[in-house]
Amino acid sequence: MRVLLVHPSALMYSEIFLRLEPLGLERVAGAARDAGHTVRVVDLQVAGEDRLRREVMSFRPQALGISLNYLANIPEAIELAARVKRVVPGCFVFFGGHSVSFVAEEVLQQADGAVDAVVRGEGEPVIAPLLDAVRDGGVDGVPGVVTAAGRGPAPLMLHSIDSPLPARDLMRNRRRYFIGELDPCASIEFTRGCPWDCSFCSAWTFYGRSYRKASPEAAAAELAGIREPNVFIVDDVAFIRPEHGNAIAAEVERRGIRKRYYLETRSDVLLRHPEVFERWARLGLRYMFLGMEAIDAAGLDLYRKRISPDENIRALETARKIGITVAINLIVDPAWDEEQFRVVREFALAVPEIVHFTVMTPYPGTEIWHTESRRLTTRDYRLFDIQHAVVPTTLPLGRFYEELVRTQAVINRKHLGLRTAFGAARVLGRNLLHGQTNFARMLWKFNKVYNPERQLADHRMPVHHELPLPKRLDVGDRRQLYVHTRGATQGAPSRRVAE
Ligand code: B12
Ligand code: SF4
Repeated sequence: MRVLLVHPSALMYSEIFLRLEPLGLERVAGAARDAGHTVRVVDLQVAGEDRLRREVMSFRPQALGISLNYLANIPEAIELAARVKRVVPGCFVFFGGHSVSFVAEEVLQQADGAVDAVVRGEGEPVIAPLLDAVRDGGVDGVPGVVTAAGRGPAPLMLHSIDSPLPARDLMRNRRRYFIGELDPCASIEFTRGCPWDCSFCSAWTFYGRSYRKASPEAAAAELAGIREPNVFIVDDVAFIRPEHGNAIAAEVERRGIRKRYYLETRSDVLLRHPEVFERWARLGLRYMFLGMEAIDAAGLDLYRKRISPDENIRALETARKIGITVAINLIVDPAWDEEQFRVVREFALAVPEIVHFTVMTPYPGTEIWHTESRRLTTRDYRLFDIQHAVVPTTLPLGRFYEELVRTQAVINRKHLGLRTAFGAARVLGRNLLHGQTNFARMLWKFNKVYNPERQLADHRMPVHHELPLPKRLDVGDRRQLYVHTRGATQGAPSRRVAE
């Protein structure tokens, strides 16, 4: 079967710092190809819509799958689906991915016939049975599939994440993937899932708090096959299990692989086993993203981070000692007033680390989606990108964005201060020499993208598709939030870490 897989465009406010390959979609493409289908992929993060139009006209797909990890992309995906259906009426159109798994029925309804099915959960185990069912009939019975007829059986989980390999070779414009100065940059997955349960996050609810590890041999073999000199490790929390991090490191050393890495982890994981991160720093680990989220104990408790402010500070010191550059994330509460913005600005200026701000957003699939008592002020999917306020702000909304942008700008200036500017110039020179311009563009784009009037104006865009209202749920039994629950695996059951 001819299958076209599409990733929607990048979200405006994240694009300046990074743009990375859609690894999940590439793995789905890999599984479909392994099952004998002819697969093409268009990533609208790095390709224009004309490329998609040309692909649809020449390839005439029999099935079109759109990846929806991000809520904010849902309206765009519905429009794309409708357009493709008009051009190729017989094409079976389906959505899949993280975010759409939590609002599958509603999105199907909103698409008004343009989408035939939404796949909940992991795509690899289901893509082959789904495509078989498209050909033979009986789509309703495929695990994880939601159609107009309702929900099919529970989604399946991969037993081992060692395969299928992502179909990286199907991606055009790979040189456009980057994160900061790691330009160009590929992505890899060493583990899947997260055993923690932060209240604002849906990573743990999607995977039902399961946690799977790639075998060190498979991880290193995949790494060796990556052409890019830089690699982003997509794991929610890297190196939770020190023996796993060490085993992959040993394989990487044995094979003599040299790359530069960027990963995400938690402060307590770093503090418990700094030696693993030290070993990876010797292998090329340059950047680490730490979701600190709040600078005080009350905020950390509210988000159920299970970390103290002291641990966060000690983690920063540890990373500095190891020589890894840290990017911190802090969550901006829409309830903040000028004083609270001033306090975090002071903190952000006092530490040498890169500080990012995201706005507290109740997402479907998170606990706060069901428990957050504040009313949603908008249900426009596009504003659920953690750069807009979707619950009431204490400051007038315009003032809130002024404070937010002012805080981001002060910090941006800090990073573009003299010392950094010289460092950046060196990196720029090196990258430009190799024809890599993503990092250069990022440095000049900040003021154009981050602009309070523009953010405020986003709230006035006409809305065609609205997010469903949250249902108040007693999350005492948190399995009600899960997409994947224990049991429904492809092969043997997945390994779980203690809760
Ligand atoms: C790596 C990552 C990124 C990367 C890469 C993103 C990319 N281009 O794909 C970067 C760093 C760029 C990124 C950025 C952002 N991210 Co992000 N990201 C993740 C993370 C940690 C892992 C995703 C991943 O690669 N997993 C591994 C692959 C193999 O799995 P996967 O992508 O989920 O794909 C599987 C399934 O979803 C499904 N699937 C996926 N696509 C399709 C398509 C079809 C047709 C089918 C059938 C199935 C299917 O099958 C795949 C294989 O099992 C997730 C958290 C998580 N654990 O999911 C957050 C997450 C997806 N990100 C999130 C957010 C908020 C963001 C940002 C908005 C943050 C910001 N401050 O700007 C930006 C927006 C980026 C954009 N679109 O422009 C949220 C999503 C919130 C939401 N509900 O919309 C998540 C859930 C994190 C969280 N804890 O809340 N992100
Ligand atoms: S925020 Fe990080 S540690 Fe917390 S549940 Fe999500 S992925 Fe896990």
